[in-house]
Amino acid sequence: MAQTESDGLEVLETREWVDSLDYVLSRGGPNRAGRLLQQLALHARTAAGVNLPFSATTPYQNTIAPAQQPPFPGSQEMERRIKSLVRWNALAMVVRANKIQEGIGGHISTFASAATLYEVAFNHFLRAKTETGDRDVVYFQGHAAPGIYARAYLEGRIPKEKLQNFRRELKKGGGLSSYPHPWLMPDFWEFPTVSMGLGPIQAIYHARFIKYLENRGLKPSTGGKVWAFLGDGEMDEPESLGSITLASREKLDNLIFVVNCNLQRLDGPVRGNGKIIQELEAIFRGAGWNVIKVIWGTDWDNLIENDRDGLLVKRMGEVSDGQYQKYFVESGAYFRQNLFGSDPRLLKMVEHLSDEQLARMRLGGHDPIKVHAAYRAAVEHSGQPTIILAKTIKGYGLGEAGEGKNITHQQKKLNDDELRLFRSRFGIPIPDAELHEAPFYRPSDDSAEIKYLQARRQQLGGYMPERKVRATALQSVPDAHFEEFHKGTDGREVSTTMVFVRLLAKLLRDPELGKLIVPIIPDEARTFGMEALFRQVGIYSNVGQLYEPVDMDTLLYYKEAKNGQILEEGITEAGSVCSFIAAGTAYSNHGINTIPFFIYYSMFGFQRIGDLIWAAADMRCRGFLIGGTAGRTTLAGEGLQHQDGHSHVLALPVPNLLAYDPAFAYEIAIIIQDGIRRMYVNGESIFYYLTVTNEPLPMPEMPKDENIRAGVLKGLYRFKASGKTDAKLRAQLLGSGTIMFEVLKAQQILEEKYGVAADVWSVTSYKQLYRDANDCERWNMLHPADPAKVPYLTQTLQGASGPFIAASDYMKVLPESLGKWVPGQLVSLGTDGFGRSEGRASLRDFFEVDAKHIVLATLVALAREKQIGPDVLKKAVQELGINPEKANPAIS
Ligand SMILES: Cc1ncc(C[n+]2csc(CCOP(=O)(O)OP(=O)(O)O)c2C)c(N)n1
Ligand SMILES: [Mg+2]
Repeated sequence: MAQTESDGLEVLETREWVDSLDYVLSRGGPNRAGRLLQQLALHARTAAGVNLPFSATTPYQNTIAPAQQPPFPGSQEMERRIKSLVRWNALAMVVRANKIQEGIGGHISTFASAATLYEVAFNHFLRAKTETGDRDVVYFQGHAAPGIYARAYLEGRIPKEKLQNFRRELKKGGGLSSYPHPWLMPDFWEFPTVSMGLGPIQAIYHARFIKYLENRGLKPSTGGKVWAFLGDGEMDEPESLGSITLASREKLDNLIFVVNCNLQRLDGPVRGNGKIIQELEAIFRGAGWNVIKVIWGTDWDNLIENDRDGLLVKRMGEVSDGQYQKYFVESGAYFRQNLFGSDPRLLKMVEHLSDEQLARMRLGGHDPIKVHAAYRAAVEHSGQPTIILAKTIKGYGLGEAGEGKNITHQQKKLNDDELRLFRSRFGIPIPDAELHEAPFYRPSDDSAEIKYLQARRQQLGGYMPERKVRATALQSVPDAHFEEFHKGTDGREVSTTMVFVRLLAKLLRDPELGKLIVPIIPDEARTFGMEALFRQVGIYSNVGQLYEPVDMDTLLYYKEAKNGQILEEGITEAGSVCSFIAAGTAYSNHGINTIPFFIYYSMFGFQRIGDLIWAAADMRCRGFLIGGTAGRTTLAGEGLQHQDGHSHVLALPVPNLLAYDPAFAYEIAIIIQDGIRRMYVNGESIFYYLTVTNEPLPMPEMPKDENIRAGVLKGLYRFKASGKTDAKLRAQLLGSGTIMFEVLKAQQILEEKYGVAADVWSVTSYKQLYRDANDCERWNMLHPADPAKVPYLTQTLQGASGPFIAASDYMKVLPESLGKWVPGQLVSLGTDGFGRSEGRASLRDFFEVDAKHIVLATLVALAREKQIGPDVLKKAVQELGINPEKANPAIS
């Protein structure tokens, strides 16, 4: 390449400046040099209007210079050998599993690329118990599970048989779950991370929740860290990046992200035409994080140090990730020609290296010294969260079988040659003759490797991951707070939301329970009438309140405080549910029985953040999800995107979630009291979903019947029998939520106008009834010779005569799912379809769930049973003012 004279001068000039800077660095250190550079930039701007181009990134180089690296505190050779053993066993589990059962799956290449990142952490950083009794919590990347199991095998925590049954959980003696699932391995995994993006956002809110516990005095501040090991492809998920400013705003220096930048995801490159490390650096620096790039290994130190003119770093910054990926699979000659060949000066820099040597130059993420330095800097950094961006090769060590190839993510089989190469590369003492079976290999307990590994873990307080219940159970739940709600409101109209909020306020005042309650709200406190709590318990803020709130002179002012109890999350249901999960799993993670109440617009729950709720279930999370302003026809005016008539259907699939749609104050009190008892006294792995509404209605007194409490909890009880004992026509009306009040109106109309005596039943939970009925049915199928069990629903309704008409503010499928267990004809009314902006009366007419439609449905059902004639029906349609030609709400 030809060089002009001015080029040459520029190079000289630049060198002089660099030399001067080096002098300042050697005399005054990096801080002095930094100040000087800032002064220079300021001078250039004021003196001559020189504006430095904005750059959110630093050069494509390691953040930590070799001179700043701490010495490696262990035996590199021993750790390399241990890592090789982990590598082998991780690979063997996947290969074996697929030999035994074709297609059972698993991932080799994810862990292969991350082995150094994990091993350095396991040997030197991840503390199961810190000096002060705290611990680190770790989110392991889901697809790296084989590596984590393989290490636990070497640690002697998982027997060979279990390793053999990787992905075969139903085998006799049990197996290992594909990915981290606390539900399936409750003594091992803590965080289900495999639905990508859920790990990073949960880690952020978890780190924040730890600070919350500390600031509220529920946990001593002892320096535990939250580590999240993530994939670079995973960072594309909106959840991964969506809450990163919370972490910097709250100064979460207890949070460390480690992103394994192997440049690949499942199908191919993460950013073939760009650079994922630079992209993530810009995003996280911009968001106020401490960013540590670990790009080049020690092999590169000399080259980079001698790159006085910055030519090499500039060139490294030009090459795209797709091209870097190509270097991983190509020869050293290709690498030399393509990367260095662009400038003779670059070629000269590497002329002392053979092609072979060039090809073997290690990347930062595979170099324990570099990784250790990054971790050390991260744990010592204060005032900011840290992200480590480590460059690696996907499928590292697999060679021809997949190293750096686009197909590597899916690679689960290795032929004998490939196994042999891998075995030899990592020095595993397995003879050729045995290789075909890919046997596991663990040296004896008194081998140097196992002793070293055990000593390291002992030093760091024990094994990881390990899940256990660290809190002691609560003794009891006091009745006192709940009794008021059994009495009813004497005709005064209140909404069930108000009831809930009043109950919450009372619980917050309890001397024992109160401090454990964690109210979580995504900017809807005023919608739910919860603003009184702002003042009562304060809104959590890590800095307290640095301003004078505009409403300071009012009783219910917006009070932020360092020991505030409410988590006012702003408009983020995803973030809020992560706080819910952190609080609802603190009984295991931190030994603290925090009881979260997450109150949100019911429409923005299951359908928006359903996957996080699924993760909560997997984690054995406890607490109460409260779907506010619920009901398709009860939330007036808000229309199609707000009116929820299906969250109870979406709550059905979550196995350990109890879902209730209560109508009355005492039902809410009974459910919440029993919920706290079951979760926090009995220690059951369940959580709750309750819908509450904003329609003011008179709350009745709890009927004086000793079975009511059990009925409310099981999902069904008779609320009000008809007083008309002599009637010939009989019907049974089932109501839930606010629609219960339409049912009660219908009961009256039926009795007064049509001579039908109808009993009214409160269905608090279709899900509970459905589950119980299914459970009986299944038992009966499996025990055909035994006396059949009768579902609670059937038992309870047995003997009630006449057709059954069920009405709720939710989809018709809920009652219909129970059809075969109802002892008689069942008619279901519900709110299938899109909502409308309208008033409640019009909405209930539109969705055919108001009293008049309940009456008509009852009469039609009676006619079907030939108890009344068609003439009554015809008249009724007219009398009730029903338009038979109205549009079908389910499809309009
Ligand atoms: C939400 C979600 N979508 C898709 C997948 C399927 N999936 C599993 S791994 C993977 C690629 C992962 O790439 P990356 O995050 O870069 O991890 P790597 O294996 O490269 O470390 C995909 C798409 C998933 N597990 N979760
Ligand atoms: Mg990747």
